[in-house]
Amino acid sequence: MKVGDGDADGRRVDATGLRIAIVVARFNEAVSRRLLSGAMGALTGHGAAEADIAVHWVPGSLEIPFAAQEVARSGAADAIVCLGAVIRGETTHYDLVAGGVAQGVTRVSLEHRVACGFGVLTTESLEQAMERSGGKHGNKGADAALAAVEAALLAREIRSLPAGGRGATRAPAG
Ligand code: INI
Repeated sequence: MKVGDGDADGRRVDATGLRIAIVVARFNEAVSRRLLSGAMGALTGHGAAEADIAVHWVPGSLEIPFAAQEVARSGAADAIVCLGAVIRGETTHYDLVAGGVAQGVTRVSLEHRVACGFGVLTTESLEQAMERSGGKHGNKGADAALAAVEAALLAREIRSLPAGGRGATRAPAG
C-alpha cells in the first residue's frame, strides 16, 4: 500500500488507540449537539474508545481556534475535531466569525502539526444547519471527525517513512 491509499471507500479510518479532542461551540447549541453526536458516533464506530475522546466546550465558534491551540500545545491529542454552527441571520458578524474560525483552525493545524477536522457549519439559516447536522445532507460533525482521523493516520505514516527512502518525496534528478 502506498502512502495515501485508502480502503474500499477510499478512507483509512481506523481510530483505534487514537487520542481525540473535540472542541465544540455552545452558540447555536441545538445544532452543535447534533454535530457532536455525529462526531462521537463516527469515532466510536471506527474504533475509538470513549475514554480516549475529550470534549471541550467553548462559548462560540470564534473561541474554537484558541481551545484547539491549547489542546495542540498540550500534546494531548492525535487529532482535533472542531464543531460549531455559524448562521448568517441578520448580522455582518457572521463573516467575521466564519472567516476567523476557518483561518484560526487552519493555522493551529499547520503551526502545531496536528490533524484538525473542520466541522463548523456556515449556513444562511437554522434550517440549512439542521439539514447538515443529521438531516438530509448528512452530518458534517461525523465527516469532520473521520477527516481528522484520516489526516492523523496519514501524518503518522508519513512521519514513519525513512528520510530519503523509498516512497519519500525527492527532488527530481538534474
Ligand atoms: N458564534 C457561533 O458559533 N455562531 C454564530 O452564528 C455566531 N454569530 O452569529 O454571532 C457566533 N458568535 C459568537 C462568537 O463566536 C464569539 O463567541 C463571541 O464573539 C465572543 O468572542
